[in-house]
Amino acid sequence: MINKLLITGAAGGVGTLVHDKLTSIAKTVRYSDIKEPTYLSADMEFIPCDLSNKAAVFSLLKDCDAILHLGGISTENTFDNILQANIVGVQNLYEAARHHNYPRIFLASSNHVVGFYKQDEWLDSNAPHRPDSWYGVSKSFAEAVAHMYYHKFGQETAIVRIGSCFPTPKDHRMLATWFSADDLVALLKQVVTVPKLGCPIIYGVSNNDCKWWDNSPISYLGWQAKDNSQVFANEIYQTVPMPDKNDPTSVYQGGSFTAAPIVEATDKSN
Ligand code: NAI
Ligand code: 15L
Repeated sequence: MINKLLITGAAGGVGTLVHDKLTSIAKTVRYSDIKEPTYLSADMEFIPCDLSNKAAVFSLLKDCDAILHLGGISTENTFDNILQANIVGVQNLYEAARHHNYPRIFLASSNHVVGFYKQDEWLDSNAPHRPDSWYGVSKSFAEAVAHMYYHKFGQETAIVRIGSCFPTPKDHRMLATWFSADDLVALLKQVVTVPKLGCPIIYGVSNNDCKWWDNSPISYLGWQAKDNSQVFANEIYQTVPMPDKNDPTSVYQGGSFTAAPIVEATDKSN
């Protein structure tokens, strides 16, 4: 068990899903976000921090043994917003980690790094990036930063290309991409405790009957996903209309993100 785990983006969907499952991983948890988590109680350490603020991020990482980095913009947005939260934010995080003796990082990357692969393609960690959005591009940048800090400084990171981490799958595509909170937490536990982590690319996906991603290269971590979206399949088939076979959600791994328009800034100076 480690002493202190930092969670960025703690107020978001994934942070909210996992926050009460971390007692077997860290003695204490530091929660951070630009907004307060709804579940916050007086006995929890919460430090508000905008990831684009370098000085604030440097203070935030003090005394942390590992980081679950969830913070940032999690869907398509204006390039400028993504630039601040996901690109400047990641650069600040890794510089602060270098300053604070390289705590291990669980980096929430995304399947949208490879969103333009078709759903009948089987990918492993060697698949060249095919991002489907500025959001996906920002996650490609984050992965590149993780690799650079590993090779230059030995900073260890688990690059986790999360599929769809929600309480349950929401549609037909998510029957393949669903990643349960329990599987994520079990992975986090291995990431922070395994003697040698390195800088692996891991697909954050549960043990679903249908999936598109090969995690065999990371068997050395001693983690195997246990949950299976199949238990929700009947409900999805009964309640969610089957999309047309030519709809992006049926064709591409990244689903609707592949068809998302460029989000224009309302302020044209951006
Ligand atoms: P979310 O959007 O619910 O949560 C992200 C959190 O980051 C929010 O609470 C937000 O306030 C915070 N945030 C945004 N900008 C920030 C900034 N500049 N400084 C500090 N905090 C900031 O996203 P969710 O679903 O919880 O995802 C968590 C992470 O996992 C994200 O990085 C997302 O890209 C990634 N991910 C999530 C997937 C999912 O299925 N939920 C799938 C693939 C990746
Ligand atoms: C993501 O990267 C998003 O953060 C999340 O909101 C979902 O859209 C997920 O991917 C997905 O592809 O289902």
